[in-house]
Amino acid sequence: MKRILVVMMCMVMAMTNAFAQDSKKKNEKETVTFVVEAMHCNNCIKKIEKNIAFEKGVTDLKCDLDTKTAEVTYRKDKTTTDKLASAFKKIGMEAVPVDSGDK
Ligand SMILES: [Cu+2]
Repeated sequence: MKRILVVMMCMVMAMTNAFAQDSKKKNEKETVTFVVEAMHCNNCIKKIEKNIAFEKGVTDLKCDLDTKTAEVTYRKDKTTTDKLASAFKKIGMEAVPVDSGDK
């Protein structure tokens, strides 16, 4: 009886561990900076904010009119840089991701 309990405890612990790792992976976020040449004024920014901020997986969005960039933070399990770029395309804006290492 005691042995069964120990085995069960081990199983529960292994499962908890797996869950913890899983949720950690799910919450993994990535920030990508896009250069959006079509960003001309505050209306453009509003347009981006109204659309891209509600794209699946997007958790944060910062637009900068001076540098014509949009910084998008997204959940890696929900979306990709490519998907975000095509979301920009859908609202008529070309968005080119910038490798943060080049900055
Ligand atoms: Cu504009």
